[in-house]
Amino acid sequence: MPECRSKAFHYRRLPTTSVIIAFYNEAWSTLLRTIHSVLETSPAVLLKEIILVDDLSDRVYLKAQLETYISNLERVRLIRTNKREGLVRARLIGATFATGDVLTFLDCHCECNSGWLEPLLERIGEDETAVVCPVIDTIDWNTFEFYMQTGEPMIGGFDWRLTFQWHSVPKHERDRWKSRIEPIRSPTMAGGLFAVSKKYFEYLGTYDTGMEVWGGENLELSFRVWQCGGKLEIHPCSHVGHVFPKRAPYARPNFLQNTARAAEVWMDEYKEHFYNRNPPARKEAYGDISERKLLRERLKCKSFDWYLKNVFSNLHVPEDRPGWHGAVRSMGISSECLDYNAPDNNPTGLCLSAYRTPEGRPDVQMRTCDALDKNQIWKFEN
Ligand code: LR7
Ligand code: MN
Repeated sequence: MPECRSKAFHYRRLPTTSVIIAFYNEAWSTLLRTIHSVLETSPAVLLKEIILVDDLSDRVYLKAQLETYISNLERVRLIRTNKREGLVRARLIGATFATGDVLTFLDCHCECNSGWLEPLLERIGEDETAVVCPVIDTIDWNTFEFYMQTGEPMIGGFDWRLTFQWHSVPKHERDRWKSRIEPIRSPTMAGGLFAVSKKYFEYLGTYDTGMEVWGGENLELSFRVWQCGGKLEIHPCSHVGHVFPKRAPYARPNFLQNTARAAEVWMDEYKEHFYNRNPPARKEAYGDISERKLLRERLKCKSFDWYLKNVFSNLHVPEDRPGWHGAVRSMGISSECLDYNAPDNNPTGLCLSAYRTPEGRPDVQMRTCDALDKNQIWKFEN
């Protein structure tokens, strides 16, 4: 936006930052593209260092070849974990080496655009309790074409299965702005790309280190920021591209377990909506959460009810009346239940009218009842 381009910054007054990039078995080209784009777009006075954290990758080119390559780059450090830590602990290990005032986390397949860093740092310099995300542009996984998100940015939300979702800015937020280049309040963050004051991140309890590999930490941090007195924002002048891969170079079995931890600590009675939609989550051994609950008390954080009313008031809260949701069992063959054929890659929604075959029939069948099968949960709405 022209307003962003014409904005001037007092470089010497902005906080400095350390950019932390954790990676596991990332491709050479995308990893290097991330590093070089940070180096080329970040003003030297602001960037203390880039900290790469290798989360025990086993690809050969990430060993000596990577070390040799980065030894020719200024201000790039490589840390290696001794065991596979998962993205949460890998990022935190990186953070312990940071010398900047602000921690800026990036995924390892990003491309920063010129001017991406200043707005994030300026905002945090102005308000230490702001956790600020760039607008995330899409880099095509097949062609590596960069699709700049030029319209009004989308903000983060979630559905009641606790899957992250994008949605448009609600009217009450737009009404609050004085200009198009103000930071936009967002109920949640996607998770990979954000800047936070190092001091404030520590005060807030960094991350839940009981979360393994992938998933859940983004909503956990989002709820915590808002409920404990901070704010989560997207700055429309900061743009960073991200490759959305068709499949990750690793398995991701921990989403439910991590998400159950987030729900148990932050969602109070509202966690039932999550469990009703994810019955297997009730069976997850999510481990010890007592420290996170103590943290919530110690910081005197607000309730999830407060969060819903004040931060995400446009989210529909389902009623989940007992007896009005669950399995739909056949009266003839009582071992059979109504089951819908979930379209690939569409984890959301259980609306009979939405799932149709190309011929227009609802795409549902009778199958053997399975209490843990999420495709057999129905809700009656009128
Ligand atoms: O065990 C692991 N160790 C790691 O170091 C697993 C992953 N990682 C690294 C990985 O190499 C990458 O740099 O952690 C980073 C994130 O992993 P991705 O890129 O496989 O995750 P993603 O982009 O598919 O997932 C999104 O949600 C995740 C939930 O745990 C994280 O919060 C990711 O950072 C997040 N990515 C983004 O927000 C980018 C925008 C995507 C959207 C929407
Ligand atoms: Mn990613």
